[in-house]
Amino acid sequence: MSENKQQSKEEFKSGFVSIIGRTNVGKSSIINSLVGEKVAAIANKPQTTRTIIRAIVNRPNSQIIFIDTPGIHKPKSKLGNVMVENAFEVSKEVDILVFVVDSTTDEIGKGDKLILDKIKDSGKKTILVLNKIDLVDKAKIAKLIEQYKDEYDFASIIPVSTVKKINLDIILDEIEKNLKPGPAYYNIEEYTDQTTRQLVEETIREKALKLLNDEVPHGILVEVEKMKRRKTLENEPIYNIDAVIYCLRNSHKGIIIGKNGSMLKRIGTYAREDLEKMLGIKINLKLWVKVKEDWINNEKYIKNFKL
Ligand SMILES: Nc1nc2c(ncn2[C@@H]2O[C@H](COP(=O)(O)OP(=O)(O)OP(=O)(O)O)[C@@H](O)[C@H]2O)c(=O)[nH]1
Ligand SMILES: [Mg+2]
Repeated sequence: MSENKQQSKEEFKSGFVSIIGRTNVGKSSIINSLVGEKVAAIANKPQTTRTIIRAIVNRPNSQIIFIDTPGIHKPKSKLGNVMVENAFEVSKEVDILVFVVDSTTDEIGKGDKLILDKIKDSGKKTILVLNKIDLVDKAKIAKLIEQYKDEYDFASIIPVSTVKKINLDIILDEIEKNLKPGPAYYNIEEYTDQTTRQLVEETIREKALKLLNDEVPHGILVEVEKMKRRKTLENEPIYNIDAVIYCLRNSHKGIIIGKNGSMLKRIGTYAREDLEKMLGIKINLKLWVKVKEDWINNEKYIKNFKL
């Protein structure tokens, strides 16, 4: 091997990669699996991801900064509009797109067509990921791949199962192949740019999303009001956290609290257990439920979600 070739092989690469796709296809699940840490909330409900979350993968010869985006859907509120706008907007800035689709669908649907149009307009290097292959047979996947191949010249097409951990490494390999030489933008011990406060709020929201049904979850907003580290009488460190779960109306409040407070207790317990693992410290979590009437259509709150 020539010396030149060896040198270029070791050149460090880096870049920003946004994960885009319809809601509920498994974008956040993929990011969490690739990063190996829980950075984004996952739930079997549409519109789980609301904000742009960065997650970092450090490899020996590269650093990949993933950007998780809210799922593309037909917005039904001002918040929904902003979420979809943000997903498209951040995707304009990145080096590579990862377009995630649900492999259980028979053909390219309306939402995916819309995303394809945006990809075509951008002309960006795009990796197509067909997720949830654990739920479909191979012949069906092959058919879907053919349809997508006719639509765009994808850098690669990768069928994966995030829950069964099939082909996930290939996504990283393919991204790395397509990255340009560049520096590490983040310290290698960092894996997300989220603050502890955001992590706490998202974890509580995720548990509420998972445990509640119908339209209640869409109107949930979690705000941490107080976070204080202290020592117990036994000199053990403990985090005191007070948080408020906001909802759209009074009837939702009752559902979130549950009979004798049982639902709120479950949300709190699951959130505390996850957070103690993630943050490595004992947590004393107190939750309240309050109403912020129709906040998802109120500009005062929506402006916080704008990029
Ligand atoms: N069977 C199966 N389920 C999966 C797979 N990947 C993700 N899921 C499930 O799909 C649901 C949605 O996952 P998310 O990661 O929240 O999806 P998302 O695309 O980030 O959704 P939004 O944030 O709403 O856009 C969850 O219930 C996941 O457990 C997979 O490979 N197979
Ligand atoms: Mg998500």
